[in-house]
Amino acid sequence: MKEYSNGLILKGVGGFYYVETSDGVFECRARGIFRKLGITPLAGDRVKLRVSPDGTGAVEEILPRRNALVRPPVANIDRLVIVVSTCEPSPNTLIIDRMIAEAEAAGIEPILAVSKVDLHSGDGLSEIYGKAGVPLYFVSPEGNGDTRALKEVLAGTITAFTGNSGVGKSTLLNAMFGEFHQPTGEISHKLGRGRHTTREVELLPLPGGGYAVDTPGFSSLDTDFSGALTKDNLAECFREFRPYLNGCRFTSCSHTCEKGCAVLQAVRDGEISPSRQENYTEIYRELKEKKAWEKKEKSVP
Ligand SMILES: Nc1nc2c(ncn2[C@@H]2O[C@H](COP(=O)(O)OP(=O)(O)OP(=O)(O)O)[C@@H](O)[C@H]2O)c(=O)[nH]1
Ligand SMILES: [Mg+2]
Ligand SMILES: [Zn+2]
Repeated sequence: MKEYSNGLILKGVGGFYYVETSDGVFECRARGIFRKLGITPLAGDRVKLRVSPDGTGAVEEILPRRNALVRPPVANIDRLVIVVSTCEPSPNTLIIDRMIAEAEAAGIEPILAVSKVDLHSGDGLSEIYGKAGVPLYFVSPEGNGDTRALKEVLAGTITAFTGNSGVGKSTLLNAMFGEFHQPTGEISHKLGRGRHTTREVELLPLPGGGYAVDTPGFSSLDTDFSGALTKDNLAECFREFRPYLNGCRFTSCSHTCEKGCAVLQAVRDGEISPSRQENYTEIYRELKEKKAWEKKEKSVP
């Protein structure tokens, strides 16, 4: 029996976990206690494990998580690359802004990677996100300059790739790290989106150190992924709002409609993009409703 105090779960499939250690990867089961406590080990979890002489292992303990996302189900990530295609499927800025905010709230660095620039210009996206202070890369399957720059930024960190199905997450991973050969789907023109080709969440070791996590694309409603975001921290999660937050007339300003709101003034002055502020208002309403709904749930005896 050998023990490891700091293994890393690369993936979980059908009740088995593949855990990387200094002696290689071991297939492990999780102790029954996790199920009883309602805890599911996640890809990205740091764990204590024991390995029997026959090479089979058991996950004994999950070390404290820095963060954990529900969708994609992954823990301890440093960066979230949100892949957005200029078309097929066309970008939905509300979903993008929700994901950026969720990442910020969970302490994860958001990055935007714009794909399919050969089919359509990404000018609208540069206009909005250039001002938002979120790093933006215009990538290509052939591996243009931005693709290479993004690859360098990711070295040594754990990065999850997310975005709508068919935007080109697997294609981008292949462009950056050809050795992965992630399966990609031919786009279905009828639906305007790709087939579901990526099924599992898996940490892929990068040649320069660190890991990339390819994830299956979500459907448009599946974006509530960390739970760390609330209506009270939402404005902080829109980074370009930060310089204005102390300038509002009312300290309780929600930056959605108030008189004397410095954020709304910055939108009028062209400093903040209208689309970001509109989406902020929508997400604020959603979070407010969600909170009211949760309270109602709790009050039921
Ligand atoms: N023209 C063009 N097509 C692209 C580009 N990037 C990806 N595609 C195509 O878009 C389709 C979907 O790409 P995938 O990489 O499978 O998309 P995905 O995001 O991994 O999709 P899921 O695994 O379903 O979530 C494939 O046919 C790709 O060849 C691009 O920059 N330009
Ligand atoms: Mg894929
Ligand atoms: Zn305000």
